[in-house]
Amino acid sequence: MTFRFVEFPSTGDELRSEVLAGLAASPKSIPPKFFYDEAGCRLFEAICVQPEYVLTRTEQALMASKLPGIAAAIGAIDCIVEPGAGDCSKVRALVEALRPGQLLVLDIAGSTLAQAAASLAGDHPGLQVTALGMDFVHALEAAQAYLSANRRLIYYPGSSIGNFSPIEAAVLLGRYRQLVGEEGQLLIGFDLKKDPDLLHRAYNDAAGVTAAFNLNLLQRLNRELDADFDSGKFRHYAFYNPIEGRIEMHLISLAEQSVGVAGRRFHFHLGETLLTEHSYKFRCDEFAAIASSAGWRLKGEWQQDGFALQLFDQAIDAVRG
Ligand code: AVJ
Repeated sequence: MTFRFVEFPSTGDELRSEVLAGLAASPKSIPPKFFYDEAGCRLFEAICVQPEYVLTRTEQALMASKLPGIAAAIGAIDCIVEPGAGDCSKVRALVEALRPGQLLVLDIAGSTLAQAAASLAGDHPGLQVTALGMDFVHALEAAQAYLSANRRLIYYPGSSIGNFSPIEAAVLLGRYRQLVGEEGQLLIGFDLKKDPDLLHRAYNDAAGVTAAFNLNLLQRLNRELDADFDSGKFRHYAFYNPIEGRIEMHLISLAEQSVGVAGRRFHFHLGETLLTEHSYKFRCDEFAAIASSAGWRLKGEWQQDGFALQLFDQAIDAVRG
């Protein structure tokens, strides 16, 4: 098997500088990419099997039932790139259907990624697997150096794109286009707008796993940034905002309190929020418009039970005028 893992430095500095900037802002916020320390990765995997969080299972079912058609629409490719691959569970089916020579997986959670990618490489002799432990939102362009093959497919499943506002999403999709070049394609999965009660329950599961995932962020900061959050004094609060078309996840202070983080102090009023995640939901036409503003041309679409996959190639004519 061929497997290599490259850990990019500076993730510690990014945690510190982005958290301090987010706590100094109004409203206070912390980017959702920092949920995924080792405990956070395990909690996210536990969310994915909660009865209320149907997103992951629906996407798996959609992939399983439509894979022959999806693979036919994609055609022959040399390389799959998956940003935010996590435990690499989603890309396996695609690797088996498309049989590329190379797989490049990127994730900010380097150790989880390295283990998962190594085991995937072990199961697929002949597949060249490269795992990059990096914050791809910052360092995506550095991945270019690890791409050898020509016909490249970006696979971005799981509604990860929902963590970005529509404008940020268009920027990121434009960078994906640069990364894969003119022959590149994009297969992307996103959650659809639906009954807000269903969405609400998905982010407020009865077992409290999503709440634990949200609050784990504070424990991570205690450990890694020498912070002194009392997680008993914050409430997980998640709801669907139909004007913005997104789930908002907050940690709301249950007291007047001040918290030390990396040598600084931050005051929280009783009822003040720390915003931890936006999870946008789309209609198919809305999403296609975002991607086309980034130069992608819609080539295929599959949907099932409130979840959609869209396949894009390059609108080269449009780009060249
Ligand atoms: C991994 C960003 C798709 O937004 O549904 C799950 C993360 N947060 N429950 C999502 C998440 C709370 C998830 N994404």
